[in-house]
Amino acid sequence: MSFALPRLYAIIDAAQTGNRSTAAVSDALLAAGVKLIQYRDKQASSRVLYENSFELAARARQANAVLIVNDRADVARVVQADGVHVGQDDLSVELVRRVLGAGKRIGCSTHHPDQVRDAERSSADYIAFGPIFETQSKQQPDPVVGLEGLRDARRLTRKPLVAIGGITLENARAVMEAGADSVAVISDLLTPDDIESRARDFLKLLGGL
Ligand code: 3NM
Repeated sequence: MSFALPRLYAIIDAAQTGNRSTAAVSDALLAAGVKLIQYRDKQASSRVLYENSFELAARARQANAVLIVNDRADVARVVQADGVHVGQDDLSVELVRRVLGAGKRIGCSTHHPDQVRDAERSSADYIAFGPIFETQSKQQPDPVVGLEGLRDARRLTRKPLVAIGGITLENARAVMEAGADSVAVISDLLTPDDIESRARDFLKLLGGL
């Protein structure tokens, strides 16, 4: 299934929403026109993860946007989210595919050319690659791959390629020019007081490329 990936891939990481609820952050992103959101929560109980995912999926549906749940195929399936994003230590793309079925979107994190090749051969709908730059948002991140690493990864796959890790409004253009189809962003979207305005700035920049 081919998936026209929006250029901005917003990640709501529950560790970085400050005193805002995930629903409030989602509302700000959707109001700005963001069409692709991942919900990532490495700390929540299954119950809280389910409740937040349920709310975010409903909001995304209403806004004609896509909600991807990080890691949890069971939760994604039960809230009828649009897909799941898996890392290298999560369930494999093919196992998640068995849980979700053919119509859903599955993305896979990669950090090395060999992993990109594997993901290319899988049924993943898109491939994330990073960290492009240094990031504070992930514990024990893989080594930085840089723009050169991204250019190399681009040559290994025709699937939509999402760049991740340390991406900001300032460097997003260079990342797209290095071959990304989309940029995934946590801290540079969630840290500003006005998330909606920052998301609008990203969409404007990326829409002009
Ligand atoms: N995965 P920020 S880097 C969740 O390299 C995640 O696969 C990465 O957050 C990878 O935009 C990362 O704040 C964190 O740098 C991205």
